[in-house]
Amino acid sequence: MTFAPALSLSQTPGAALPGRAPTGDSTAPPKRATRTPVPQPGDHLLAGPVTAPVHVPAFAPPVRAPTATGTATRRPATSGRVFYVDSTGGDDANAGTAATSAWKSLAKANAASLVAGDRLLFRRGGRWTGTLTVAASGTERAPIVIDAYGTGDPPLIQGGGSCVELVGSHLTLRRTHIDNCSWAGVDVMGSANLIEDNVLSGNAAGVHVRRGAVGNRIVANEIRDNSRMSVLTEGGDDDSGAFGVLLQGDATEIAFNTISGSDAFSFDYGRDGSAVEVYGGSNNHIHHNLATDNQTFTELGNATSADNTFAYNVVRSSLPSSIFLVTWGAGSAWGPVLGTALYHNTVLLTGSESQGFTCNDRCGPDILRMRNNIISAVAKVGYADDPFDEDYNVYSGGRRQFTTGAHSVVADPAFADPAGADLRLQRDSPAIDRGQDVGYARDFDGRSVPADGDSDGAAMPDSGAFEYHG
Ligand SMILES: [Ca+2]
Ligand SMILES: [Ca+2]
Ligand SMILES: [Ca+2]
Repeated sequence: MTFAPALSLSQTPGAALPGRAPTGDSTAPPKRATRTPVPQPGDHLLAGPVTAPVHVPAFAPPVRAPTATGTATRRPATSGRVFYVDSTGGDDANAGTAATSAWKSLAKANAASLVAGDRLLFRRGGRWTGTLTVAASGTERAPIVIDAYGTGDPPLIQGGGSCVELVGSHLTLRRTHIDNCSWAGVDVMGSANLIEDNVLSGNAAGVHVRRGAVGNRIVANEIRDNSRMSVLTEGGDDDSGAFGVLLQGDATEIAFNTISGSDAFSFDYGRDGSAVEVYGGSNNHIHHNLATDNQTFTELGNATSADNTFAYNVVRSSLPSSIFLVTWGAGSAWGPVLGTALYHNTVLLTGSESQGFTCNDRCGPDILRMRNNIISAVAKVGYADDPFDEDYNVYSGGRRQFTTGAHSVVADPAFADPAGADLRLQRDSPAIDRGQDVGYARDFDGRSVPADGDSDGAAMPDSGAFEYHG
């Protein structure tokens, strides 16, 4: 497999992305986006214009999802050298090849000549300020692994522009804490990298997957309170930031993470922030994540975004104006974003102005497909300005500004304990056995799908992210 060449390191942390865009209402049509989207971080690093790919909205069934506990961890090759970095006991004059002769600084780690199979280990309890840049690449069978050693808190890397830059490919980054970086916690430029079991907090973007990055996996991380704005100005339409994950690359898997607190003040939009922002990415698979108290779960923009699937995510928020999903048709400067699919998500938004989904400026079946979701929101469960592909969903709460499919229902989903954040189903839930088979074998809890929850002898998938097993 050949990947695009890595981008250079001369980048522009904090360049503007569009902030949260206006959302539709059938009684007050959405403000039309008149602005041409501004250049994005990294755009200037690419040769030639970015053109929209030829697109066929096939909505092919997704690959069967791995179980919640089964395949998230890929063990690195055990061959290769090991280098140690210790912020208190290390010394850059050391060889670095044993815990007793560790290096000290990020600068020394950045200068290491890493090759496939090598491991670069940071001592637990240590703290570093600045940027770790890994320019080397591993291989599929022998990734280069950045990991922790020792005991105590995860190694903390903080205070850089982007604090960890994965420039190369086939890199694994795990068990670190990356905090308070003015742009990205982890800035992904290469491909086929694995970001696993890290804590990413206090950044403008917990992870930024850049254009040209392909096949990266972001798995089982705690992505919290990435509530820093990179652009925050009075007036205009340019505020930007507070991203759990900013997704501009393709074929990324974002799974089994907890993503919370992507929410910040914005002069332009009141509040801004999203758990997963898609701006120019395609064929990404966002599944089995727990998202709590993010301003928006996802907003999709840019006509090069296509065929992104969101499945088995559990999305809760008590913020006043949270939205589950915002996407755009061809009538918007941010669209058309083709081929977004929502399967088996459970959404409970309790803020007084909360909204489920909005599909604006020429929604349609090529724009949005929804199957087997549960969406509960107070002000509005959903809005679409034109018919789209929707069925087998359960809605409750505020206004429905779209026509529901024949097998969708408006009813109390009968969550087990919504006040206690348990969104599993009770026995009398209308979501049980309501769904269609869209190709998933495991629910949010890792339990098998489908199960015959209503005991009528026929097992169908339940709508939402939890399969009722009786
Ligand atoms: Ca502004
Ligand atoms: Ca079932
Ligand atoms: Ca049944």
